[in-house]
Amino acid sequence: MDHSFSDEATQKMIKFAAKENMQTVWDRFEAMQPQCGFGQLGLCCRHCSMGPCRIDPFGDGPQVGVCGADADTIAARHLCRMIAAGAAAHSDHGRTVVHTLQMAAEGDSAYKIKDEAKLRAVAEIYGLKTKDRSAKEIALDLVSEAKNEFGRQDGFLKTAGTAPETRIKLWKELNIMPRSIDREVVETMHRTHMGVDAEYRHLINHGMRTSLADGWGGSMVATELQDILYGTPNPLKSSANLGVMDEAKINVIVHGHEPALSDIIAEIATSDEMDKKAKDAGATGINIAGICCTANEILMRRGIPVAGSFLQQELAIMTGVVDMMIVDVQCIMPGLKAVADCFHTELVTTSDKAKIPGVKHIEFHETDAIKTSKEIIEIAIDNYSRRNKESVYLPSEKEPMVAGFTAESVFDFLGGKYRATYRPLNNAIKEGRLRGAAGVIGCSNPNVPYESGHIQMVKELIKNDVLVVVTGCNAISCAKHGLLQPESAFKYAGKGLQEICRTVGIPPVLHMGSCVDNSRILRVLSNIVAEGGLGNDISDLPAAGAAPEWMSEKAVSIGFYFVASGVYTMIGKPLPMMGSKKMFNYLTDEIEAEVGGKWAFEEDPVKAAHKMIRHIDKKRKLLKLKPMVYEQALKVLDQE
Ligand code: SF4
Ligand code: MSK
Repeated sequence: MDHSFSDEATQKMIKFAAKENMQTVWDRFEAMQPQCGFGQLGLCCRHCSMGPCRIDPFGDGPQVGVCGADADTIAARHLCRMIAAGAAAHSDHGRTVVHTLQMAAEGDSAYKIKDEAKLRAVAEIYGLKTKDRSAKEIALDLVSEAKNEFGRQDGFLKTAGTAPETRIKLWKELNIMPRSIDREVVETMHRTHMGVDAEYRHLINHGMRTSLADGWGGSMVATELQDILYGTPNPLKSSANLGVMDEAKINVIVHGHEPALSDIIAEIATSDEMDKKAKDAGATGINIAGICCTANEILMRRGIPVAGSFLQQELAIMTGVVDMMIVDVQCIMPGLKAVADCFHTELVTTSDKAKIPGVKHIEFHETDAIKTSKEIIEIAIDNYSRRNKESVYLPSEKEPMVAGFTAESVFDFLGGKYRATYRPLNNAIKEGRLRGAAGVIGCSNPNVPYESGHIQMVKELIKNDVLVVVTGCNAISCAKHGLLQPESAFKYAGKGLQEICRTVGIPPVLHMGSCVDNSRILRVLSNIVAEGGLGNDISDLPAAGAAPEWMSEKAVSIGFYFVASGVYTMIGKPLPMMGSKKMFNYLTDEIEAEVGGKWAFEEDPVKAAHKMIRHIDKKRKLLKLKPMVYEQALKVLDQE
């Protein structure tokens, strides 16, 4: 496996793991080769016990399963179930946030409403009266409305009603306007049961509706209500990579997705009481750092440093300085247990939804947030004395970064202090200083060299004057490679983008948060449309999305909701449906005539960036925008 694209600290740790004979995700990936070709092509089905069935991709063997389902049906059903799982994960996270907001409003928990202005703004989306009402009253009404988003039996998702008018009209015509979050997920499971929906386009049609219930529903509810509870992020400084851990301190790593526990942990760990206990134990203090999207959540709002992304979770423990790793939900490898067993690290599961065999489980409930957090931190402090100083191997690499951009803050920022509109952004695109915008998001996957996709693609985009917004593990990779610093514009960006970055002091790559915060990107796109001058719909915009190293089912849901929102969406390895020619043609071509967006697959990240830029240029041409100000920005494509 080629590790030369990954950050220095990761390269060091992978060598260290090999020397010490410790297994990593890359070793397990190699041991798994060759992986099942039927699975990769989307040609296997085990939806009933007449199967498992598999379709012969070469045409010599069976072309239908025992029930008669063909390759198109099997591949479409499988993708729809991936969407449902991804949408369920994001949305169940959103549901938890609704309950936490309820507790905060009722005043019987450690949680408080931190952003009342956002509370009032979100309440207005639901048509709630806000004038002359207390935050508590509004919040309780909002909780009730938000709960309805999950189980409404009539009508449509209210958050989806914030999309541009043209989109809503189209979704209704196509019968993909999401009704309620749980309903769409349940209906996907129904339709994909043996002997129900067998028409691939009809299946994907509902798959899109389910994904929209995620992006414009569950994820959006999670983001908006988290802003109310934990505060809407604002640009701030922090740092990223394994070197953010401190050998002299008690290192507590929070990993997963939901900030309910980690936000309180961050608060308690910095208290005088815990600081004293840490010092009594011989450390100089407590150091909190994050992995995956829990990291992004507390980074965005508190500036807590990020220890690493998805593929670094085992490596973090292998440094020997992690006294505790607290995990909640999603993207937590069960393989962590075997690594933690080689060290003193206390691995703790905390969600009532997620346990790992043999791992200590301290169940976290919002009602006892402070008590549980103290208990957990005290275990970490006690565990510090068990650290074996001889086995410590901690790379020093860490990169400074600016994070904390949102649909509200970033373009206020771009607009300058007195012009809180999207006009300067739209104007920069219209005048040819910015070519367009791209969202580059998502996981990493051992099936491609770590960070080769993210970093090469993002650099190629900014070199060509495309402003990039990032979330999830891609944002962490960009941070580690120095792309989230304003100075990186002068090193990597085209002249037009450099001008924008210099004028407003932003990096060319903007960190917009966690995976559920992809809903912030939907808001940005809607706001650009609303500002005017760049068409009437998201599909008119010179914009594209990408997840070059995608891994999870959540990424499939995200990709589908961007496509269904009108966005050209690029991924590296194709979706697992290449065994169906009809599905391939539909998703990468014909679907565009329906929803305005489509999928594209390209494993070479630089070529993928060029395809995204071509799409952006096509949209610029249709909008009859001015030519780009700086000629050199076009040369890369002209030479191909
Ligand atoms: Fe086979 Fe059809 Fe059952 Fe799938 S649903 S396992 S294709 S018989
Ligand atoms: S954490 S879903 S590996 S981005 Fe959101 Fe990273 Fe992907 Fe998990």
